[in-house]
Amino acid sequence: MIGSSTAESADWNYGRREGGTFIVVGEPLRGMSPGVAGGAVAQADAVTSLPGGRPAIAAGAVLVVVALVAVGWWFRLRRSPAARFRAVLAGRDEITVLLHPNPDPDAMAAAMGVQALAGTVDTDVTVQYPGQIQRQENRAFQTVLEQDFEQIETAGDLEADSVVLVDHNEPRGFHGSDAIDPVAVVDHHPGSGTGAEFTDVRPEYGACATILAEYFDELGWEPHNTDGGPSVSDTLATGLLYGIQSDTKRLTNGCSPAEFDAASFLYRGVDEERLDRVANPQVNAEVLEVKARAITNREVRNAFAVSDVGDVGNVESIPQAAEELLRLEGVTAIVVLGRRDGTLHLSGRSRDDRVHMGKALKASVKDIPMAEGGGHARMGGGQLSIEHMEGLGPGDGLTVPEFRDRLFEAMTGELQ
Ligand SMILES: [Mn+2]
Repeated sequence: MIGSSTAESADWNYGRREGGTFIVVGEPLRGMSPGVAGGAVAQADAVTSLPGGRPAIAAGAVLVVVALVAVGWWFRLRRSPAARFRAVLAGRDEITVLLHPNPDPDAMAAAMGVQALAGTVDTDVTVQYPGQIQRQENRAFQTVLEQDFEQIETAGDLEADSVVLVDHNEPRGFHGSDAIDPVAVVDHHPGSGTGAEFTDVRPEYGACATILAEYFDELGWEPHNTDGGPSVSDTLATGLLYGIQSDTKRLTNGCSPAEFDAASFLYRGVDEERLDRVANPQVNAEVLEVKARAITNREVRNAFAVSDVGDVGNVESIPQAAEELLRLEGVTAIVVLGRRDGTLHLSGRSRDDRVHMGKALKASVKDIPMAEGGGHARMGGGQLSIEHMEGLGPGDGLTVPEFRDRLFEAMTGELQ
């Protein structure tokens, strides 16, 4: 067992999600006892009246059948989410595990978990994703843990008709995604997406990999099991732990007790050498250069910073520079801008409750034709055409230095 708190939260979850089913099926069961018993008595009476019958044996047999049915129902109701999920997988010859666009280590780890589970019930698995696997950590995850995930362009590229979603609950980000009706959903994001046969969404959890780790625990699998029992492989344990770490800033942010329990459960199978290679991959020189330019070129006003890193080859380096700069002492909100092919890319980070970064970026690109900006309170992004900004507006057009002023105004709330 992982630990009592996990068991509690899993039960609580199970009860909450399946509350309706519990009541619908449970009530008739409870109500059934007298009713069925009555029926049995009536049948026993009927048997008694049969000439030459053996009423006591017949009545006993009926009661045994009733008891077996009740016990059967009880077991079905008590079945863990893990066992129900495995039964859904067992009912298919092949499935596609679908990741969200630009999948992260948590999504990839959860897919590995589903793959391992499906392997024990002879179900073929293809893991597929829209978008790209770009960040160094995400590429390192795939390489070091020897995973082969397949990229898709449209719903027509899906390998199997039965789709299992992990780490998101509604398919998105590719042509035809709207029409997909997943058979199962395992996720930790808020949302109303469900699977036709199985749904396990726990928004209070810090990672989807935690849920998979719990499944293995519930099914009696052990990490690094040397006594021949069902085993969570070292590769899988390492992947699941890194999935949890990367979604929770290494267990410092957005955790529930379940993440600590799962980390403890997985510990024995974790391969530290490979975990280190995934967590600390070699960094591309350009990313370091862009970070260096972001530090050198920063302009700080009060606690806010804006930094223009100029032309970049890979736009992924811009958010990484923003994350780096937010670590600077005294700076609580930061926007980094960089250029590629005539487009200005923005990436903002905030650890200041006064600055809702998504709203600030949205305000900063207001009235600029075809520009986009938005995001969450602590993280946002945007892009705009420099030609449109300079030539078309707002007003008579803006230069890049004037746009920097706008970013400061948006962060202080002067521009809304
Ligand atoms: Mn996740």
